[in-house]
Amino acid sequence: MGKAAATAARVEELRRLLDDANYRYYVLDDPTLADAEYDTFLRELEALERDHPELADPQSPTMRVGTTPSGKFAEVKHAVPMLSLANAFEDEEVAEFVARIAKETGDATPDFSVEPKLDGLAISLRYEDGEFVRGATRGDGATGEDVTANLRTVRSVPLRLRGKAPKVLEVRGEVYMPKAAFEKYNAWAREHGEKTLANPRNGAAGSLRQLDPRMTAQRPLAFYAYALGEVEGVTLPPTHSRTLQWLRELGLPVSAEVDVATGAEGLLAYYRRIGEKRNALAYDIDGVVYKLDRYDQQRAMGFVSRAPRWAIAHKYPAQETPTVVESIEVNVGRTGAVTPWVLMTPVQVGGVTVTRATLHNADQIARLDVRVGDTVIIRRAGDVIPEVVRVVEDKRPLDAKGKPKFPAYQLPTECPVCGSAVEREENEVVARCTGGLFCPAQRVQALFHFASRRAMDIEGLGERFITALVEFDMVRSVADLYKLTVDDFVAMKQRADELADAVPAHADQSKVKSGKVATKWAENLVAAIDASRTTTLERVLYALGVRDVGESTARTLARHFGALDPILAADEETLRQVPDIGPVVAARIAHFFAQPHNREVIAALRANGVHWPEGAPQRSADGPLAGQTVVLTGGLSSMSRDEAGAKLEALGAKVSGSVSKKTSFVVAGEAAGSKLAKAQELGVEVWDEARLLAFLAEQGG
Ligand code: 5U1
Repeated sequence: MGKAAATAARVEELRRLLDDANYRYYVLDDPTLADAEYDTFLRELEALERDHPELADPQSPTMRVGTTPSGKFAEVKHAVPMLSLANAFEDEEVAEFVARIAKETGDATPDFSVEPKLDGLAISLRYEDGEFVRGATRGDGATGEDVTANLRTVRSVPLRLRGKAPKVLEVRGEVYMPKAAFEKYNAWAREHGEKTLANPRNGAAGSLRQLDPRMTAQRPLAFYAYALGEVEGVTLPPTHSRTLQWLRELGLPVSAEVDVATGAEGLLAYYRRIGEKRNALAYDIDGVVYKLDRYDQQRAMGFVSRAPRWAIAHKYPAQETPTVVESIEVNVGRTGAVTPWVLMTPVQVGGVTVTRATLHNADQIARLDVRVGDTVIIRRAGDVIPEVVRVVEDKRPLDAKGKPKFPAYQLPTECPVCGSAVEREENEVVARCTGGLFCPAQRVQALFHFASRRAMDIEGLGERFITALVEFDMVRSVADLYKLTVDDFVAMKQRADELADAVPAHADQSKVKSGKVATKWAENLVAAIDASRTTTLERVLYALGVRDVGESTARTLARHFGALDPILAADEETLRQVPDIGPVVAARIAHFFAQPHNREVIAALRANGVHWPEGAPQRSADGPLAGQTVVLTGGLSSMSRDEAGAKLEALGAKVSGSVSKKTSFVVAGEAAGSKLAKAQELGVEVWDEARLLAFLAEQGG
């Protein structure tokens, strides 16, 4: 074999190997390749395809993640509408459903395909001659959105079907985020200061609607098939359950829990069986689905509006249990939010023992009127924190006079952690500790924000280290970071490891190299902290974490005042005069800088060498862009977005973070996402980087 033929053969072999690995993993649930092996083969294939563009194949396993953000999603009209399901909550409704079908089909014991109902997002995949050509969301059932690029990143969606595929095959199913992927993503997000996902369903929905498929690829989703749409060029099996088996053979994943059952008792037994293993499943479900198995019988039953009369979803009740409130406590969150919660007699809810449930806020306490000694109903939905749903009032303990034994609960007026006042602003549901950086409960968050990329940009100082530094009382304020030494970090890590492993540090060989503790990481951290000493005024203002002072307000303040001392000296009235700073934010800024402990932190930062250039106010009121509002989105190659914003502001523009009809123009760089889409939707002018550079050059900058 010549060299070219050998390369082509290897490329084919690798593609087959990787496709097979996906099939075995997602469809047969019988993995043959370890993750690391899969990655090695994938990298080999990527290298070969890069060196041999003539061997390119759009359905190659290397072609899952495109690089072009879509701007916005096109509409897709479903050739066969995507249906919804009627719901049943009670056993009787299931019995009626079965009886109705038995009566109307004349079959006393019809078979049903029984399946878990995944809590994800319904989608439709279209295959033409076996190739995945389009994926769409359900939308309103008639028209959805084209999310092909994002669905290609879902490894359980085959890009090419196996075996003999029909001319057209539309497969309907659920895209979902496995529970483990959800937990892993949230752990990563917490570590990197990104927003966490509320639950796996939101994770799947948000991920699928990312305008940049590279973002979708970072949030691993999976897919299970459960129905067909348009089909051409094949004779289907006579039943739904056999169709699901055929879909598996074509390489499409189908839940391992699908089964066939008969009679109301059979369906209910399945419902109970799946209910018992609900918590152990790898994905969230909210019920099970019963579908009449024979297609001829389905046709006979027909539809009412958009729902088939041959299928029904049997929902599980929210997981609720009664227990008794032992005490009511408050937690001070990292943003100072004071959240009340109840400590309860331990109780099993949905297979998990819970002892605490949240009361969310003071309004919720007032609404529920929860008191110590009350019997309450606790609900647990998915992975979210259990909550108190209601009080069983006739079980409230009474005194000898028949009055409630315990008074109505009031939130504390002082922070239980630092003693500062707890305040609740008008129109706000959340009460907050006013201690700010002084309050240890808020320190971790304050430090994390301070170190984040857009603030002081201290690389490597993640939440884990910060939590340990605060826990061991090595850092009380952000200024203390600048006093830490390599030895401090090493000591901190040893303590943290000891606590984590319950193994004495001297027995832990992995952290010691040739008798010496490995310290490179600590040296890097100290260097990163040192590098952050030289910064800009707007970064410092943002890093201090004044409530409602985001990057844009920090920039406005920095440009308006030019230096920190005039900001410290400004009263609320002066701050209100700053363009774009409203009365609420002006009050917050004045309040923050009036607090002696915040002033002490600023003085300590300066004393520890944190510095930034200061000068005269920089904002131009009469530049060529005066009165224009500009939004920057995506990455620029010639400068950072901050720099571009500063240049535009120097020419009089107001730089805003969100696109509206009032936006004069949007500068869109690489991988611009939803802001670009919004601009296009509103018909707002869009500049690319070349146009921006040409304009700046014209203005002499
Ligand atoms: N398992 C399953 N979920 N689910 C959802 N089957 C199923 N079927 C559905 C829906 C909306 O609709 C059928 C009527 C096609």
